[in-house]
Amino acid sequence: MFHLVKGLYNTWNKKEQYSILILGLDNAGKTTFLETLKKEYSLAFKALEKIQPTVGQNVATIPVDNKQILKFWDVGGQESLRSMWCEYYSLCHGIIFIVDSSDRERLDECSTTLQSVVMDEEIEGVPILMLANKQDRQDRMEVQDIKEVFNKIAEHISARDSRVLPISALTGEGVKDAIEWMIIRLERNKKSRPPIYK
Ligand code: G3D
Ligand code: MG
Repeated sequence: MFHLVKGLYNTWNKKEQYSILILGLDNAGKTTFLETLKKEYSLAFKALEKIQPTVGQNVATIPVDNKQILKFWDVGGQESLRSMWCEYYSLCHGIIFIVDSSDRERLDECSTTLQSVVMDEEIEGVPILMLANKQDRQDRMEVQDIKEVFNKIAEHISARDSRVLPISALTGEGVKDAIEWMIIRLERNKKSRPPIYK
């Protein structure tokens, strides 16, 4: 009887864990975004320190509420590391692609990089959230201009959820809204990409 009750208790109390890949060019603000997430969801109480370029990967498991855990993978954006992104595609439930809104010169590179991500069959149906980061900077591009570039790519992903949202990973502005957008889509896509129960 004890085992039965314990078993039922464990089943009811299991949490859903979803994996989210944080992608984008180097210097886009991926690691800053991850550090700010930890702070927003009370995993870190320290102020942001100087962030070093990501060499391997940064992983953070964040319980966002009583039911869901999000596991974030920040896997480095230097050109040499981008070929490794596909290793993570089959395990991810959602993708967050971060764009540096102040880097006009690399917007094209950003667009071709995202294009190659969305064309990969392994991520078919996975929700994609593009974050126009560094919105606190005076020299930022307008979100509308960034949206235009990404809308062209979105034509290839018409059957799935995608969105461009403005954020500042540094100040935290928009970060929680971004996560809330993603959680709704992860739930919606649950049948085709089931979470891991923990
Ligand atoms: P990456 O992990 O994508 O390579 P990082 O990017 O998180 O290492 O950030 C690269 C630089 O951009 C860092 O500056 C970081 O402080 C800055 N940055 C990240 N997000 C924002 C933001 O929202 N606003 C502003 N103004 N800067 C941001 P440094 O100077 O430390 O290299
Ligand atoms: Mg980094």
